[in-house]
Amino acid sequence: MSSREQQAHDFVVVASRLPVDRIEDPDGGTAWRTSPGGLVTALEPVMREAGGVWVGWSGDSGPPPGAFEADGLDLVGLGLSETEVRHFYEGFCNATLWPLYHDVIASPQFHRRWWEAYVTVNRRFAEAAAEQAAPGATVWVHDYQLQLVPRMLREQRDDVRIGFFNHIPFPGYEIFAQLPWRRQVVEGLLGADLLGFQRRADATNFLRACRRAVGLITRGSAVRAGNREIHAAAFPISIDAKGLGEIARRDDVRKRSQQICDALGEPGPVPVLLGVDRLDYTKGILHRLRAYGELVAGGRLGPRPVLIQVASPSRERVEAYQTLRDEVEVMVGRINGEHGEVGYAPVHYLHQSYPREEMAALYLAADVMLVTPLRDGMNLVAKEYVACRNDENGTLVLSEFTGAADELAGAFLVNPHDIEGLKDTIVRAANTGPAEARRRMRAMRKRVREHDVARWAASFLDSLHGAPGADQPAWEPEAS
Ligand code: GDG
Repeated sequence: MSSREQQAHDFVVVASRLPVDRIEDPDGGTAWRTSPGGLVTALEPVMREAGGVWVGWSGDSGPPPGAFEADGLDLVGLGLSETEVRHFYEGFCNATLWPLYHDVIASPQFHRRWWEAYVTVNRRFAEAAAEQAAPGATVWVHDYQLQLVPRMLREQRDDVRIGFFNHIPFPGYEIFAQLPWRRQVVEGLLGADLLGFQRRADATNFLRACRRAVGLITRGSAVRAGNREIHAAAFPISIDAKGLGEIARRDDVRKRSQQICDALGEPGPVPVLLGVDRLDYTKGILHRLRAYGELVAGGRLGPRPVLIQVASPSRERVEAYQTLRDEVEVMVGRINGEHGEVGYAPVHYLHQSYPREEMAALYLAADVMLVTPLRDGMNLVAKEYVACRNDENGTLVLSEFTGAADELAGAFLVNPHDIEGLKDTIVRAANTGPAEARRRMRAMRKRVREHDVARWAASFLDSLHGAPGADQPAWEPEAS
């Protein structure tokens, strides 16, 4: 497997992480297990169908795995040194770009050494992509960790078509302008032919950054850079709605869902509320808990409401995440301490990761789904909840600061900073009559079924392959 011919692929996905995690198998060898997360959930079906190769980091500072196959997917695993994990991944990606791109909910930190690691690691990814790509191949680069890859790749391989999709928001220029390396980032992205964003506002923000940070001219969704024309448009990501709906229909999953309800007590607390998030400060978990705690104290949800909060472990070595975990756990302890009793806890807090089936069972058990991020590119959890509700029951409380809010018209939209508004909306969602709940759920299910992840990928790739003048962005960005 040394020559380019042997490794030539017509379709190359480049993402910061491989879609698998390294685990020790019982004989002391290495095995790989599919890992949870937004991007993996979204791209796995597309990859399988296209038979491409996925270039990504193995997720630890162990030796780079190189090319291998797992679960029928061709993978190329790159390595990061321990210092690169700290400076590139935990530093520049998670403590500089992530807070900056999420409206500075936490303070972004700017360190030159982190930036240098970002450049070095991006170059490594670009070189690996250049090695894997067949002549004229399509390369699809993903997310904020790899914004320099499009330009670095184009410098090596001008024959390939390059798409880039940004999974998180692209901030307004006043915020983006804080980044000391704003010009290099915009120029890095402009190595692509097509830049995809979750919302129209993100594409608009990016186009403004092209004008302000680099002085380029934009027209509609197009930017002119030298003799090239690059397009930036919205392609809202989605889920494998059919596949998830089928899991939720299975007898074992429905039985498990009933078990969960039974375990919450007979005759059953009403209502069951559910939150499912990575334990991340963008997800608004503290605001949600504050609102819920006050509702429990005020008795507005009936005598024994229950909130199940799944908070899957995330970025545990980054300081802001350790602080958040402490704050969440103090607040959960306070609510349970003040309002629980023997045999009853108002909050069931689960700091664990679960198999997809268990998630589907939880979605089925929930009367009200709470998705209340302070800022979120899309939020797949909202769509997953809808896809699982084959019974057309259940209501969704959804933050207006998510990409999903642009699509899920049947949700109860909310500003999570407004605690009184959040409380009122949760009460309204919990008390919605069955006919209205069904009407709302039907509308959302139709949207998610028709706009699934396959359609998202096809629409992005069709635009990427279209003749320059024939690109059909999902929405034209508005003039600004
Ligand atoms: C980024 C953007 C955008 C979570 N815990 C478990 C588990 N999950 C799955 C969920 C869902 C995914 O992880 C989380 O996706 P989100 O969209 O909610 O959020 P991010 O991880 O922040 O993803 C986001 C996304 O990229 C895609 O573009 O929507 O805005 O921030 O699928 O179900 N899955 C399993 N066990 C868990 O414990 N199996």
